[in-house]
Amino acid sequence: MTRYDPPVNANTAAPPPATPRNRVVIVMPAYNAAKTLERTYADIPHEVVDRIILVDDVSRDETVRIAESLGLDVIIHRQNLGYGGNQKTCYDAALASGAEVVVMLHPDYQYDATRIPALIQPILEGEVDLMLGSRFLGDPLAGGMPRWKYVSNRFLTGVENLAFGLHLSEYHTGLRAYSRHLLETIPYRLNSDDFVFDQELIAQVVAAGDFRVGEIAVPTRYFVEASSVGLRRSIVYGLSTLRVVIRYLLHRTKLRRSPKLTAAGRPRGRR
Ligand SMILES: Nc1nc2c(ncn2[C@@H]2O[C@H](COP(=O)(O)OP(=O)(O)O)[C@@H](O)[C@H]2O)c(=O)[nH]1
Ligand SMILES: [Mg+2]
Repeated sequence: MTRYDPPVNANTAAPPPATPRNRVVIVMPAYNAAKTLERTYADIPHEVVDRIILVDDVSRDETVRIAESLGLDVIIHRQNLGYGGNQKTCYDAALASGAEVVVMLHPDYQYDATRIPALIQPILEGEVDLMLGSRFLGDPLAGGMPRWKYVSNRFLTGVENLAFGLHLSEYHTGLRAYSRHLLETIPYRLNSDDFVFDQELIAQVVAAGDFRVGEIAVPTRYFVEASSVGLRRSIVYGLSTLRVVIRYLLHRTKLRRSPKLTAAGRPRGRR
């Protein structure tokens, strides 16, 4: 694999080394992102990105028009498929376009997209298969994260670390990067169409056993448009996350095999 060193300052970067087309693809699962999409796009270090795909989940605002005016590749769902359903389309499209590294970025300007070069470097070097942009390696409260979200996130992260045997600072971030090999191996299509998709994917990664996971600090911002998930949906999400953990433990102890987790590890196409 060709080594790639990201520039120290992405904004004043020299042209990237010659790379095969669509090597690094950003996917944005979008829902009502009109007010934040341009700002998110402006922060993306375009010199290290080959393609940006936005999947619109029947937004009721101008998301699609703005995405098209920015020149993004836009895929439009005919009906709302939810956050997980949206990501399934994102990853299908990224793989179809030949991506070697896929970055998932929320288009709500919450996560500092200028950190993308550091996020993808370990994957480009072949060191890691999943990179998480962690809010908790920095100071999410300073970024405006509500205290109740902070506490529940810490709790869920503690439970997941114990169950998965990892030492991550968080599991719930909206900025991640995946290797092609991981996305081709993990049966993400079997996952929920709701927010818990992200947690199911990590459980699949851990169950597969041979993927390496890393994280870097990513500053975040909290403001109205960046955070639509309120208390009720957060409680559903928290309980769904605990169910994922229990299903993983039952699977690992062979008390109850989970098809979602069993299928992991088999390259797509051989199933
Ligand atoms: N497809 C879909 N995406 C959603 C929905 N609600 C939120 N999102 C997306 O899910 C992501 C996370 O939601 P957000 O409100 O930012 O969550 P928070 O930042 O964790 O409070 C954002 O990129 C939204 O665009 C929905 O009902 N359907
Ligand atoms: Mg958000």
